[in-house]
Amino acid sequence: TVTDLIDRLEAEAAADVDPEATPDVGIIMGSDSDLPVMDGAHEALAEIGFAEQTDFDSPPSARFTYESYVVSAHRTPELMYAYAGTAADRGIEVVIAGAGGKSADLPNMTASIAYPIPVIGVPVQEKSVDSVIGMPTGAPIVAVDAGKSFNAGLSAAQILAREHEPIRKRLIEYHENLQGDVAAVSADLHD
Ligand code: RP5
Repeated sequence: TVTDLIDRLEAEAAADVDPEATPDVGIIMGSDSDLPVMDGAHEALAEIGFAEQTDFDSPPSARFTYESYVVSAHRTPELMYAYAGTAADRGIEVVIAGAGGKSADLPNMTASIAYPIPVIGVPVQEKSVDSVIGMPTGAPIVAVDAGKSFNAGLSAAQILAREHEPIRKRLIEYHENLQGDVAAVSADLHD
């Protein structure tokens, strides 16, 4: 139940856990119908070497991990407050939040509650772009274009790379491969 989930988040926040053993990036989305779009964030983080961590009890399978939850601003407002409010104490360093529709409030509300943890908002459908990027002065959110959750994953890794050298190295490798791919396509065009 939602109450069980809230209790779990609060217990994890109160526990004296090693921050290296908890997820570094939290991915949340308003509905499981957002999953196909938010998969891009999983893919980007996996590309940089993050593994998914499903709970705090089992040891993480990589040094850097992310977690994923469905949290709805409108259907489960208490869960949204609990997730965003406990993020820092649970060791989350960056949140990626996706939602769609004209009332895509999850990214914005999460950014306000989790502040100063950076929140990267992903509008799931084009029509929600204005609502996700239109935050009032003093209540910041970092946003990518509609559906670009892969870039949100890379941006989260970039934020973490400021303090974590292995992530910085993987990001540089990723960029070199990307350049190689572009160069290969260009070379093919001239064959
Ligand atoms: C938003 O409403 C969700 O983020 C989703 O993009 C949209 C539709 O949700 P469902 O009706 O498919 O669950 O809150």
